[in-house]
Amino acid sequence: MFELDKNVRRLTKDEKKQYNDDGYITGLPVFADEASEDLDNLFHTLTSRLDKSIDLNQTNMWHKASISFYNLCRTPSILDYVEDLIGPNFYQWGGQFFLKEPKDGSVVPWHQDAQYWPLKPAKTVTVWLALYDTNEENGAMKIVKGSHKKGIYKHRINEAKHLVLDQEVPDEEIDEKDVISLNLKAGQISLHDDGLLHGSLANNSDRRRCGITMRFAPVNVKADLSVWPHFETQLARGKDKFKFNPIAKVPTGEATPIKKFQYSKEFEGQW
Ligand SMILES: O=C(O)CCC(=O)C(=O)O
Repeated sequence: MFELDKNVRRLTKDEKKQYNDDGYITGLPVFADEASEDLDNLFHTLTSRLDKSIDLNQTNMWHKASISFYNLCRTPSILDYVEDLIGPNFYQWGGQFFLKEPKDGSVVPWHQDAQYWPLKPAKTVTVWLALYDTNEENGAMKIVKGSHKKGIYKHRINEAKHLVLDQEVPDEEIDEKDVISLNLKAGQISLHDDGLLHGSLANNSDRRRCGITMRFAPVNVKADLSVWPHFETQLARGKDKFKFNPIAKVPTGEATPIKKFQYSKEFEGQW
């Protein structure tokens, strides 16, 4: 495991309240400065396996494919923070990269995850782990504080090529005074609620910007398999007394996803 920041801890009462009131927490320490090279190596090792014709941002479920990605997502301090928000019994169902190379022009439009995820109840916590320092210059993720309490916003389809997602809430709907940039040092994480409006602008700097997202949900969250047939879970902590969802195997080797949704069995042959 990569060297941990010596300031890793549990969430405070105020931070838990902030998550409930505002829908996010940011700047949480996980990995030490000394781990930056390891994070960079992980990025290069995993992503270099992807065929050049495939857009990394359009792949997902790396935790079902790659043992090193899976192990990163099982870092006890990350799970501690998540447990402090959603309790002791939870699973992981998603794991992906959000990459913006310098000046690649890609933008993540404003959106709410819960609006298109067929998961009930909507209780997923997203961990966004910074692999590199990220701020407004290189397109850090932004959120609209408190928007998770305002219900589902109307999203429209926009299939413009530079957009990482084809659904967006128009800029006019966003109250600028509530927008916060989640600036992170490499090795830090933010956490956000699945009802929170978030997105990110282009990376106009000369520095790579990349985060890994890990999606964790309490075991009582059930997926509608008629919408997402490939949905599978891996227990991250505690027990699953409900067994509502299909289970993915823990990877025993290294495979590479080539799209957003794949069954874990599709990776097995490569391990
Ligand atoms: O990294 C970004 O800019 C967006 C990430 C995102 O949309 C998400 O975590 O759901």
